[in-house]
Amino acid sequence: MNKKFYITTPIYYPSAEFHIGHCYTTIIADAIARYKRLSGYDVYFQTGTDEHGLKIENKAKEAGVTPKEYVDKIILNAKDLWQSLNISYDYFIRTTDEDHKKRVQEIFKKLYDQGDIYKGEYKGLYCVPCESFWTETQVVDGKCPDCGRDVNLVTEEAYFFKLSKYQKPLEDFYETHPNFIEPESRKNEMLNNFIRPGLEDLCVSRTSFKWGIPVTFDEKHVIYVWIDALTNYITSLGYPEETEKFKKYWPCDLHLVGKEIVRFHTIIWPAILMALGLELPKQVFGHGWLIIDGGKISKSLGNYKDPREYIRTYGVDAVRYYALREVPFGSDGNFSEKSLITRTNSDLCNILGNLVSRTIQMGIKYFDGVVHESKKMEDIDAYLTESIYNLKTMVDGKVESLKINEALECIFEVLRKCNKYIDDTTPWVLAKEEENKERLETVIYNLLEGIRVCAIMLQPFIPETSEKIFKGLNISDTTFASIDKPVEVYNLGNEKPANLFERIKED
Ligand code: ME8
Repeated sequence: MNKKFYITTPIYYPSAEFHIGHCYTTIIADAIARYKRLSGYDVYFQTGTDEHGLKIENKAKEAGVTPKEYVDKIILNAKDLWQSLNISYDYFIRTTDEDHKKRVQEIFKKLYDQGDIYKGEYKGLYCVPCESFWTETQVVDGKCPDCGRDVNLVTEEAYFFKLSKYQKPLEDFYETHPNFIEPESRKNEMLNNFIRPGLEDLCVSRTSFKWGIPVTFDEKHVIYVWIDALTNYITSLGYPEETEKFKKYWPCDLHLVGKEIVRFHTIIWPAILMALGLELPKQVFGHGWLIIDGGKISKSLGNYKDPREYIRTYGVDAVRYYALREVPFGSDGNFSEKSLITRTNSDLCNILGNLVSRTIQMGIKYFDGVVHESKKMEDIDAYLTESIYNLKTMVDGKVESLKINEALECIFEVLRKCNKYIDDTTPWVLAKEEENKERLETVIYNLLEGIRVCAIMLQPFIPETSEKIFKGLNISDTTFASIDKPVEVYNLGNEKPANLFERIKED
């Protein structure tokens, strides 16, 4: 049986339309999911939306609609956005799904019955736009440390989860599972800033708003965000029922999240799972933020465009490539339309697009599109083909360690070498003498092989472009396994291929 791979994005708040930051996590998750599928894994890739809470209740009120009507519209757009970005999710969970709500209620009741949830009183400083409670030490000059707005002191009867009980088990788990949190710096932050100073019990219900899942045994309470939201990763598999799907895919292999919610995924979530007696996820990766003008792109700040505009203007693969390539995965990085254009021109247009169109055109011009396998190799050929056939091993290693931008860098390094090989072998000079015909065919063939292997490796990242290249090369076997089976004869046809990317004007 195939090995399984379960990967998730956070479930995003549909409090406003999604922006390029949401695309960032989702594109990366998609590329990894596609990579694993091509590597033979049985992949389950989940994304979705986190739809309850005061903020959405308020937004809907402002818009004069019910919360459900409010979120339905945003989710329609979100699904359209994911389709335009070629996001290949297997399941889209909404926390307003009836089966999710029922399962969350069962989980809450189970934790209550076994004593992990108890009733108490909550006092805290609450930031409405961020839906976050803060302690005295966390607020900055009386303002929310995330968005800088006012916080209010709130007291209410509430249910609590005994998070404090899991301090030691969490520390032990971190100790025995050194790769649980990546990058390493985030793990140290969790240990030093949160776990070691002591964990407080966590408030998990509210009476001050209605838009949430009711506590079955105390209906004036609704379940507060984290137990509703985090459990999406198991309710979608059928839990608390021990379904086949649950048995097959749990534990999750990789939760991809932005750095601001690492704490919830590496402290609260594992503690809930420990309380439920379930296995913990294998890894949580907390990536950095895309920044605009020095600040986070944010729904509350409204400093962004609909990402579909970029897709319409520059094409889906320009956006996907930019998200995957521009910023070292894990770090913060600046997002700008200008750098998207520069990246598209320099890599997709100049390196990839030019190589593909030049090579196919030469194959057509010099050999009527029929190019045979090389017979005689020179040193310069061996140097190129070695890097072509070693590429997969290199990229495997990079994807395994989630160095996604470096994985692409490896592929583009081979593409660059192919371009240099054209400059060094000068096919247009070889074409002048009939006696050089065999040498010329070798050169074109090696280039076609380079393009074929790179296009196969690019499939998870820029799938539409790879498809176009496969059409241009007229090949149908594009699996990872086919990399080691060089094509015997290329039959390119005689139609000049369309440019993969048009050069975008830079100001
Ligand atoms: O936090 N740069 O939802 P959310 C990079 N519902 N990634 C960004 C980003 C940016 N500027 N802005 C957003 C929630 N993201 C909760 C999650 S999970 C059980 C519940 C991405 O809509 C990044 O993945 O605020 C971040 O963690 C997530 O969107 C936050 O989405």
